[in-house]
Amino acid sequence: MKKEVFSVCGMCSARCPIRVEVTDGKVTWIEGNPYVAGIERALCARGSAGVIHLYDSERPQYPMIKTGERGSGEWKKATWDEALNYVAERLTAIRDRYGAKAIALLDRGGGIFGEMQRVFIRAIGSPNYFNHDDFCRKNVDLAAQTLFGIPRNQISYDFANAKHIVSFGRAFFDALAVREANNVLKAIENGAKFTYFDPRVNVTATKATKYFRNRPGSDYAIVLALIHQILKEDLYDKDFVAKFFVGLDTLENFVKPYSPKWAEGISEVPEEEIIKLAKELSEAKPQVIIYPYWFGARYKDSFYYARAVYILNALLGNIEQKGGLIFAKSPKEVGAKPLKSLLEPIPPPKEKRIEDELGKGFLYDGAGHILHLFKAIKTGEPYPIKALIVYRYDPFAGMPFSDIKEILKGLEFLVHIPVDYGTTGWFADIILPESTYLERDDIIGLQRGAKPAFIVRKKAVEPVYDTKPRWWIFTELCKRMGFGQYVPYESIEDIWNYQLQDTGIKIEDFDKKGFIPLCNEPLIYSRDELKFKTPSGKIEIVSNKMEEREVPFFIPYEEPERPNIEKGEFRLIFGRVAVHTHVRTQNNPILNKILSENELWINESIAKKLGIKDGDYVEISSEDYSGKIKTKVTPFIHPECVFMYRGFQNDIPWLKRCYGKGLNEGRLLKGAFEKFGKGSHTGVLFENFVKVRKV
Ligand SMILES: Nc1nc2c(c(=O)[nH]1)N[C@H]1C(S)=C(S)[C@@H](COP(=O)(O)OP(=O)(O)OC[C@H]3O[C@@H](n4cnc5c(=O)[nH]c(N)nc54)[C@H](O)[C@@H]3O)O[C@H]1N2
Ligand SMILES: Nc1nc2c(c(=O)[nH]1)N[C@H]1C(S)=C(S)[C@@H](COP(=O)(O)OP(=O)(O)OC[C@H]3O[C@@H](n4cnc5c(=O)[nH]c(N)nc54)[C@H](O)[C@@H]3O)O[C@H]1N2
Ligand code: SF4
Ligand SMILES: [Mo]
Repeated sequence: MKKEVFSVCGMCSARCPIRVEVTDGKVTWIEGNPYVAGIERALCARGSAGVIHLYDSERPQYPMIKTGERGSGEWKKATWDEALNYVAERLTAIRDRYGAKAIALLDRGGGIFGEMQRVFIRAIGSPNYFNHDDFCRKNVDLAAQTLFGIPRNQISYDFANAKHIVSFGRAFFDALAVREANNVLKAIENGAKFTYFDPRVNVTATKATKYFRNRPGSDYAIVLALIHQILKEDLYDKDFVAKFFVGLDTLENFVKPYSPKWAEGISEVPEEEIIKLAKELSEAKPQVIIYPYWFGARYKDSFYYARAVYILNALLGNIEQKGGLIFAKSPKEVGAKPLKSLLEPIPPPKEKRIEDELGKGFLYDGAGHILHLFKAIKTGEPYPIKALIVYRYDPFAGMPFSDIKEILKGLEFLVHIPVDYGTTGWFADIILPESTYLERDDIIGLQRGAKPAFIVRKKAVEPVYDTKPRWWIFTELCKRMGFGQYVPYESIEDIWNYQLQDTGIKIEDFDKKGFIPLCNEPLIYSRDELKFKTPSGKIEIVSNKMEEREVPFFIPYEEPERPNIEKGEFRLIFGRVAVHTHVRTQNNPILNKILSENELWINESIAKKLGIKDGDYVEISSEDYSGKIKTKVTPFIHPECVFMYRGFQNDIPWLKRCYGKGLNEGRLLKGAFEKFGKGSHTGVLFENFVKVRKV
C-alpha cells in the first residue's frame, strides 16, 4: 500500500518542507514539497540521503547507560523506563543539592519546533537554557536586534526579486538551504548581479557575476568603506534615512576615515571596485540584498561587521521592499490567531541565568552563551553548573580534546539526546536516542516570513529501532521529576489540539499540503505604515540598550594579525560542503561514498615554497594537537589561509565508514574557546593560526 506524508526535512537546520512516499510501511521516496515556492520538489543530496539514514544500523537503537569510564565505550542497553528513571533520579539529586539552576540544557537551537526543550528546562525551574547560536548566527541575531529590534530569523530576504545580491562568505551554493539557493539562482537567471567575497573560490564564487578574493578578516573594512562612499557621494535613500535613522551623525563621524582606498590596503579589493560597487548598489536600490553571515562566529569584529551590513542595507532603503529585506509578520499582523504557547502555563524561573551575573560589556538575548556556560562548568563561576543535557547538538565534536576533558571534569552528569552516535554521546553518562524526523511527530511550528504559515512535522513510518520522539522524552522527564502539571499531555494529538485551540484550524487541515498559510499574499508595509520593534520605533544606530550594557555602537577596524606564511604558518578557516551536514552525515552510506575525507586547501605559490605538491599529506598543528591531512594545492585560495571542510575524522569506532577519515578542524582550535567576539561574546572560530609542514 502506498501513501504520501507531508513533513519537514531534518537532515540539516534549513528545515525544507518535504513530501514523503511510503510503500508497505517503508519510506521509498522523498522530495521537496511541491506546493512550496522555491522548493517545488527540489531537495539536496543530504535530504535525499535521509532515507538511507533511517534504515542505517550504525546509529543508536535504544537507550544506553555508561558502565565504564566516560569515553571508554562501555555501555549497557536500557529500557526507556529504566533510562528515564535514571535521568530523573540523577537530575533530581543535583537539583536538591545545588538548586535547579545547576542544571543546564544545551539545545542545538530553538527553530520552529523548539518549544518542547524550553518547556522542560522551565518546568524544572532552571533559567539556564543555552543553544548553539553563539557558534553560529548569534552575531547576526544581536546585530539585527540592536538595529531593528528583532532577531535574524524574523528578517526574510526576497532573493528572487532582487537586482543585486552581495554576500561576504555566505556560501549559498555550498552551505545549502534549498529554497535560498533556488531563489538566488532565479535572481541571477533574471539578470540580477551577484557579488561575492571570499578568500577562497568555492562553488558559490563560481556562480557569482563578480567575485573578489578578499583577505580573511577584512569584510568589516569593506563594508565600512562602502558606507563611507555611499554617504560621501549621497548615494543613499535620503527619505528613508531621514524618516527612520536614529544616530546618523554618529555613523557619519565614525566612517569618515574608512575610505575605499584605505580598505584596498586592508582587503586587497581595489579601491575603484569598491567605489563602483557602491554606485551599482545605489542604482539598483531598493531591490538590493547585502547578506550578512549565517555562520557568523568568525572574527572578533563579526558582530560589528553584521551591524554594518544591516546599516548598509538600511542606507539603501531596501528594508520592507520587494527584492530586499522583508520583516516577518506575526499571525496577528496578518489577521490570524497565533498558536498557544506550551510555555504559557509554566512560571518563568525565579533565578538568574549565568549571564545576568557576569557584568556588562556584551549583549545577550533569550538563550545563554555557550562560552559562558563552558566557563561556568570549568570554574564554578558565577555559580556551578553540574548537569548538562545536550539535545540535537554535538558540541564536543568541534572542540579541542583538552577543552572537552576540562568540561567533563566539572560535570556530574551529562546526557546526550541525538539521532546519531556523536562525540558528545561518547563522553556522556547516558544516550537517549530520538526517533529521526521520518519516524516522529513534532509540535506545530510557525514558519516565519512576510506570508507566515503553520507547519507540522508528521511521522512517515513507525520508528525502526527503540527510539522516541522529543515531545515524549521531555514530557516523560518532567513527569518523572515531579513537574507533570506543566505537561498534561498523553499524546502528540493532545499537544496539537492545545496549540491549535484558538486558531480555528484542525490538525487534519495539514493533511493536504503539510502547511497552512495564514494569509494569501505576502504582507509588506508601506513606508508610512512601517514601524520598527525597537523602543524608538526606528532603526537604532545608537541605542539605550547598548549604552546600558556598556557596548560601543561601533569599534574601530583592527587589522587581523598576519601569519608568517613563509614559515608555514596560516590562518585556519573552514566551511560546509554541499553533501555533508556538520559532523553527522559523514557515515551516511551514500554521502560517505560521495565524500569520505576532507583535504587541506593551500595556495599553490606558498605550497611550492614549502615543497608541498597537490595530494601530498602534510602535518598540520596547533599548540597541542597535530594531525595529517591530504592537500589540495590550488591558486583559488588566499595565501594567508588554509581551508578544510568541517566535520570529518569522527571519533566513534562504531561508525565504520567514517571513523578517523580526514581531519577534524575543531581539534586545532586550541584557545578558541577562550576568545570572545567583541560586543557579543560569541565564538570566534577563524582567529586561529596553524603550522603546516610536509611529511
Ligand atoms: N551542506 C551544508 N549546508 C549547510 C550546513 C551544513 O552543515 N552543510 N549548515 C547550515 C548551517 S548551520 C550554517 S550556519 C550555514 C553556514 O553557512 P555560511 O555562513 O555560508 O558558512 P560556511 O559554509 O561555513 O562558509 C564559510 C565561507 O566563508 C569563507 N570565509 C572565511 N573567511 C572569510 C572572510 O574573512 N571573509 C569572507 N567573505 N569569507 C570568508 C570560507 O572560505 C567559506 O567559503 O550553512 C547551512 N547549510
Ligand atoms: N569546530 C567547529 N565548530 C562549530 C562549527 C564549525 O564549523 N567548526 N560550526 C558551528 C555551527 S554554524 C553550527 S550550526 C554547529 C553545528 O554543530 P552540530 O549541531 O553539533 O552539528 P550536526 O552535525 O548538525 O548535529 C549534531 C548532532 O545533532 C543530532 N541530531 C540531528 N538531528 C537530530 C534530531 O532530529 N533529533 C535529535 N535529538 N538529534 C539530532 C545528531 O545526531 C548529532 O549528534 O557547530 C558550530 N560549531
Ligand atoms: S537543505 Fe537539504 S538537508 Fe537541509 S533541510 Fe533542505 S533538503 Fe534537508
Ligand atoms: Mo550553523
